[in-house]
Amino acid sequence: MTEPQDFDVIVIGAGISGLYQLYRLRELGLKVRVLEAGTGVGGTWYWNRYPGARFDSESWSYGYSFSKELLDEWDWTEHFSPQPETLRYLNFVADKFDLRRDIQFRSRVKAAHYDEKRRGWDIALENGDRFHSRFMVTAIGPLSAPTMPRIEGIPSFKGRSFHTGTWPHEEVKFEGKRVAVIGTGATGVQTIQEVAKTAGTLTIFQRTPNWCAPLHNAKIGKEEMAKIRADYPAIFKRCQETFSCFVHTPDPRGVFEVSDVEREAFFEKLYAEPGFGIWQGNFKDILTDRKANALISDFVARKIRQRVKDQAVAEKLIPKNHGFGTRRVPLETKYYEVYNQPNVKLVDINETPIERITEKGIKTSDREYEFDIIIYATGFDAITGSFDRIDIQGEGGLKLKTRWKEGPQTYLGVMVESFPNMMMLMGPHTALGNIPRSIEYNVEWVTGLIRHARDHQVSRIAPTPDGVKSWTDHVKALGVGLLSNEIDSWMTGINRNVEGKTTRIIARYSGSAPAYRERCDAVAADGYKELALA
Ligand code: NA7
Repeated sequence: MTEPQDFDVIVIGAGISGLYQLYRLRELGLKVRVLEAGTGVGGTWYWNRYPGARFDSESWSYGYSFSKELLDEWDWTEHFSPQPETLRYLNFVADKFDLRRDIQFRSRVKAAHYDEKRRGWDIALENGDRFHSRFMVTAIGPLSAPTMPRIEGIPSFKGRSFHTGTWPHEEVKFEGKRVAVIGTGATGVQTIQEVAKTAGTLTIFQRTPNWCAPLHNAKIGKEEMAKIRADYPAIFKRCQETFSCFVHTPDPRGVFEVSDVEREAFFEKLYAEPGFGIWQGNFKDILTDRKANALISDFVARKIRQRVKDQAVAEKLIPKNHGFGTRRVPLETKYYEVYNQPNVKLVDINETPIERITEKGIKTSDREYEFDIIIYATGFDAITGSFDRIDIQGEGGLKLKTRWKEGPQTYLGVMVESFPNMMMLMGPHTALGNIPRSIEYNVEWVTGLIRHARDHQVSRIAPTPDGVKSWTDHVKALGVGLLSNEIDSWMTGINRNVEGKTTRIIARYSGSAPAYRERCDAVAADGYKELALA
């Protein structure tokens, strides 16, 4: 057994959160180590190298905003940056701020136990290396624990197969290949529309169709980039003011406050515009009022029927068990037109369920399909899954998994009762939205708290039971009336490929980002009196 190494703070994960947290903690003069499972920085953008992976948020609203120099030096080349460019960006950030020297790669954390006597965390890697730290910051991402379907025979397949979230680093070629994709979430949609460009044949196994809307991506030239750069202060100010930190925010009008003609024209306008506007910038009641939601769902269904030639296929692509926007809206580029290609086939596995994966391909209830490549776009054990994969134990050996058995309970989405000195970035019950904007705030708040501990010789920070109850109740209350909370999806904690993830939970904060920040700012301004500091 090697001796544990000592740090003031251990940060788990070198994605967008972990990198920025390291930058801020270093400014406090603390001894920090970032432990990262991958061989490089980037988190989500390091792992998700699948064909077609890209932002659905505008690139210029997604990058870090904290450094003017960084904003001056980095040019985005597309409105919705493709994964390779985003990964280059995050590497550029790591180099620019010399972050790598405090990041240990190939270091997957296996266990983290709180030591009451020492008031700190004992952290162990899978390879046996050990660390002690006063504070532990989890920067492990809400969508970073990939899940494979529970289908028999997966290892028996003799061709190549990949999960989108652990895509290989070398290029995978599809020319002339018989390719299968299982899964039609945001990832599946991006993959399908890209692979369809070159695959010999492409067969899509769909369980639930999602409501997709056009991305309308475009290149950014030098002149436009200069204009964006000049606009950065206004762009980031807007992101601070909107509900979910996107450049889009709900229209103040209700669906029924306008005439049919006006409504249709507004839907058309949103459908023709780039990004999440049709989801995040639509009438204020489409995500809460069933009748309002039915109107936008009907509009998008008509679009699908217009775009897909075979009406039987179009019907299969139109969701029937949930309304538009009640699950994460995949943004697409000619996705529906893929189904007009002669080499593409849609298999509705509700009609002909997958029975098993075979040596040659996929066996459904009516036939066996042969493939060279199977792509699993089957998603993640979201929000709590990345926590569940680490043996995290708090006071008295209490497991985090046990604490959260009935769903997460948190204080401001940052701390957990009985888990002192552990701070979560993008944990359950925080405002997600346009994630980097939320990350920057989360990191700054956590940094403020750790600075306070340093300045006041505080060695133990814990939320009070009342604090946790009141925040958890607040988050639950905010979720009442949201149509999305009545639907199975990763956003409600459902993943049938994971034991015990079949009951809906309130995992996300669904209030406005400004209200979240106001609440957290007030706690800081009051000297963190709501927390138990010792
Ligand atoms: P999602 O949105 O969770 O999608 C996973 C997809 O895989 C979805 O279509 C699932 O169907 C399908 N799936 C999962 N298990 C199976 C099995 N066993 N058989 C058939 N189909 C299955 O994950 P994504 O990676 O697309 O996106 C996650 C988020 O990452 C995304 O929203 C962005 O915010 C970034 P189901 O709907 O469960 O019937």
